[in-house]
Amino acid sequence: MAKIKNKHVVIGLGKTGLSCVRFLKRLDCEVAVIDTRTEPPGRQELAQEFPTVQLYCGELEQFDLSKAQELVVSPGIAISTPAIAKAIAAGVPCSGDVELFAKSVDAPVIAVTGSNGKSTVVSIIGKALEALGYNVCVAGNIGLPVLDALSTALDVDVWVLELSSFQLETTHSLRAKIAVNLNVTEDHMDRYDSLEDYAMAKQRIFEGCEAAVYWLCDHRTKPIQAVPTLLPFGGDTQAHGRFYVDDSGTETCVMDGTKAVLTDAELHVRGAHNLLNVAACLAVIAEFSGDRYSDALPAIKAFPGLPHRCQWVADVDGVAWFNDSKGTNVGSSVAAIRGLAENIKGRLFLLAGGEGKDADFQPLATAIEEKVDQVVVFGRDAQEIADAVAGAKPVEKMENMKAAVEWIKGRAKVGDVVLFSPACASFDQFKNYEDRGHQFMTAVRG
Ligand code: UMA
Ligand code: ADP
Repeated sequence: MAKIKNKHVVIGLGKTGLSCVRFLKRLDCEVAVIDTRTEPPGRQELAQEFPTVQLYCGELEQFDLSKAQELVVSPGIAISTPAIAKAIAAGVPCSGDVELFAKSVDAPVIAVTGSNGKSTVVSIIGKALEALGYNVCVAGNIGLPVLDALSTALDVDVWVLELSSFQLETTHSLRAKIAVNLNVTEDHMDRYDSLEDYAMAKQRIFEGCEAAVYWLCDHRTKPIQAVPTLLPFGGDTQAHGRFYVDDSGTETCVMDGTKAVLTDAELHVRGAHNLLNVAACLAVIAEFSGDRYSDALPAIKAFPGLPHRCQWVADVDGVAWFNDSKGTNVGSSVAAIRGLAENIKGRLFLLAGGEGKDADFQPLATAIEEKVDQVVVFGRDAQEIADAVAGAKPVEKMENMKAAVEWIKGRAKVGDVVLFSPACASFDQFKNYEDRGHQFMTAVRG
């Protein structure tokens, strides 16, 4: 199509696409936008802010992208999509919002990826570095597009970016001061050919970095390329990184070598996975601040946890309800089950379901067998989960989340705990995980 010839073509008009248009227009570029959805979420804002920028809706195959000046691709669209791959093969430069950001930013960047724990870790690092006197901006996959942050945040001393594998696919020039890969467990298998393929996308975070923080117990998190400084975290009392979790005594502690730095009772965030997250944060903060991390400990202790992550909702008739709507893959729900099951007197009900993203639900079945008493499933891939956990524990299949909540309300008794940790994406029945979490909390309270 002639209308995109020689233009900077932004693909996708969600939050990221809009932020890319704003950035490119500030640089006076000729911009066109394509979105495969008939009603892309950013349509109205684009029309208001940039009435002259053309938006085309429809399948990418109908556009000849090889005539574009540059493609700027949103994370929700894979660059392996044939029309995009063809343009790249024809020599059209292709990047994403984080690449544009990386080329423009001056201040140091701390970049965090991983299958789970990213938002929690960037938030804790942000609070801790603020407590040490830095002007910090936390942005990226957590919900604030990096280019919007770049144009609004002033005098930033350090950027703390949450980066997804999707964003890393289109990033080449990041060169983070500290790059972190928390863990790699199965997610987005509808987009990647294999776990290795997905792990390789995450490896891109280490390209050109000065220091790499990785989890000693997960070989896929370790940089495969040479990095000046390696900072492993985690491990056990025998073999561990500088910061790790020791649960061998009466109290579980986050350790700095042989010194206990924090106990689990001092933290508001709960569960073994969160102690490990704190160990990763300390590795980053110690490296960045020249070992001044002790001054940041009060801020870490005070961190209340983020909404929709194992968030307590209410006690109703003696039954405690928890919202873990951000548990969008099997690994995160397994961690939530294990974290919560530590302190339960009654039975544990698990409510799960949604879009399974071609995941293998077997690890969820194992955790259920060990820790859960009753499973209730709903949503597009409910049957897949029910099949995987069948035989482990009783499973009830419901039409939707509201009906599932009502079903549980009729059966849970004093001392029981209900965990909503879907292990799936939300897009089959909700706008996003936040919408799903809010609807769950309303159903519980209602
Ligand atoms: N889509 C289309 N056609 C298009 C463009 C997008 O169907 O032409 C679909 C995508 O397949 C996806 C949805 O629309 O299902 C949103 O995609 P998008 O690229 O427009 O997303 P944005 O609104 O720009 O939000 C993105 C991140 N979303 C994704 O990567 C899917 C947000 O992370 C992130 O907060 C935001 O940029 C700012 O950086 C959300 C997410 O789900 C929380 N991330 C995944 C995750 O955490 O597992 C990676
Ligand atoms: P992300 O941003 O990577 O999705 P979040 O910090 O938002 O991660 O946490 C999402 C969910 O993942 C949490 O509710 C919890 O169940 C789980 N989780 C958090 N940290 C970890 C971890 N280190 N390992 C496994 N699961 C985790």
